[in-house]
Amino acid sequence: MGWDVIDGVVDGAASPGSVEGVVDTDRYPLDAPGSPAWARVVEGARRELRAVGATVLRDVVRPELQGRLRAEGDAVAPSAHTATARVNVYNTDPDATLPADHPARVALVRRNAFVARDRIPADHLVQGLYEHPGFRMLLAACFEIDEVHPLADPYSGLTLNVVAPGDDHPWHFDTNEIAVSLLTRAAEAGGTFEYCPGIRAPGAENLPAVRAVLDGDRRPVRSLALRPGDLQLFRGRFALHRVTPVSGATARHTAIFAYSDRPGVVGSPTRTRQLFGRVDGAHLAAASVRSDTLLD
Ligand SMILES: O=C(O)CCC(=O)C(=O)O
Ligand SMILES: [Fe+2]
Repeated sequence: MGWDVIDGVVDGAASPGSVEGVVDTDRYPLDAPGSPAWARVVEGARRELRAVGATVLRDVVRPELQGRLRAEGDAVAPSAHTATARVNVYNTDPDATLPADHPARVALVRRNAFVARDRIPADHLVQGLYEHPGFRMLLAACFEIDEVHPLADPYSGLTLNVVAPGDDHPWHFDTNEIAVSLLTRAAEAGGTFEYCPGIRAPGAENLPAVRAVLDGDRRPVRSLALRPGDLQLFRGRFALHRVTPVSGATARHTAIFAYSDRPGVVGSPTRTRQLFGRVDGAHLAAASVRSDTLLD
């Protein structure tokens, strides 16, 4: 994912939706910030995010709703924009002037496909969660930031990532610093989320280590075992990550919740077209602003 900021644009009108009955509020009391149960969840998540840049909140969506979650994903998956793209881990344009051993010189093929937010019906579980104030407050507390803002982007704020059998989502860094995802359909086999915690940092690309992973170094690689309904919290701008090839008869689906620490974030037209095959007026108006100087 990648996006820029339009100065002065604020969040769209909040339509929080209802998550009562969707989230197990005994375990994850979205309605009671600061309560002992809420504080326990936050403390655990912070500890893991600080240590390894990722954490999983198990069964955030009630297990009895796994079937609905899967069916809603299945219903929109045919709307995914499928376009095979040659990419590098930074999603930057090819640059033949870089040294041959630079990780950006390694071409990867991206075959996963995204369903844009505007193709996900408003009554789907994931739409209700995405903007819910209590859900966002819990996420902000876990990530130790003041607020997580839904994107103003009509496509990339909430997407379904579809990885079909035989395909993968190759190694990359996210443009956004935080990523939140919810597995809605597990692969029958494969489709494992792998990541290299903190392999780069602001001001430190750590190019040799990134290149080594692309060349097969497994030492920095960790994996997360996810089940449908689990919510994954992740610092994807600093951790190289991928989804390994999916095998079996069915696709792997994840809902990707994109947030920013600033309101008004919209993707650039170029990146939007790459991901969704189309753009709208919000993207065309976008101006490029970044909070750091890392490669895209
Ligand atoms: O589907 C996933 O689990 C990861 C997706 C991802 O890394 C991304 O969309 O940037
Ligand atoms: Fe990612």
